[in-house]
Amino acid sequence: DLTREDLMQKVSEQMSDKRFQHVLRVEKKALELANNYQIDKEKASIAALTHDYAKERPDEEMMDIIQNEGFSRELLEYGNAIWHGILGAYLVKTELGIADQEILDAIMLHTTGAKEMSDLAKVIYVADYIEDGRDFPGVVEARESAERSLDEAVSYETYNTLTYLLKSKKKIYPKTLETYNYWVVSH
Ligand code: DGI
Ligand code: FE
Ligand code: FE
Ligand code: FE
Repeated sequence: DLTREDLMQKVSEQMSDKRFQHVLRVEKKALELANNYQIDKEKASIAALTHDYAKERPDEEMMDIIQNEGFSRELLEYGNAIWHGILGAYLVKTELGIADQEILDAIMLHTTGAKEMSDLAKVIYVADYIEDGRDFPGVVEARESAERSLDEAVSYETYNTLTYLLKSKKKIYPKTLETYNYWVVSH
């Protein structure tokens, strides 16, 4: 198995120092949440360190993977904002040898969320949003909600993200709507 040091080395090679610092802050926040909500800390660390592994891959390479490795062609209508989690899980598995499906799912869902998310996936989704370097309208409320409940934090983040996407007329990926319909609309 890769040690945390090995993993940090491999991840840092894939991205700018600025983004790597974000990754380390996501890990710090994910460990805090894992501690508060009794989630496996080693899994939280690995998932946090690898969640943005594919964020800086060239679009051409990502489009090749979509076309040649069995991903839905529908993905080609989106960009790296959507690709890097879904293809990131695939690349983390094939290039880093991480096989734990719960970790891979957390990476895969970290941008869009999903109806069904493990507690680990919720932790990564939320930690990415509220890590100490984030500064946007609503981040304080998002951090407060994460103190109260993981599900409330997922709901708050999902509402805010969809509102932002609509306001800026971005294309909504169906999974993002699935997350909204389940976690924001009362059920
Ligand atoms: O990779 P990070 O910047 O740390 O954060 P992220 O992976 O959570 O989000 C990346 C971007 O993806 C963020 O600006 C919001 C955006 N996003 C989330 N859902 C959708 C989306 N963009 C589009 N176009 N459609 C979506 O459904
Ligand atoms: Fe990301
Ligand atoms: Fe996120
Ligand atoms: Fe991130």
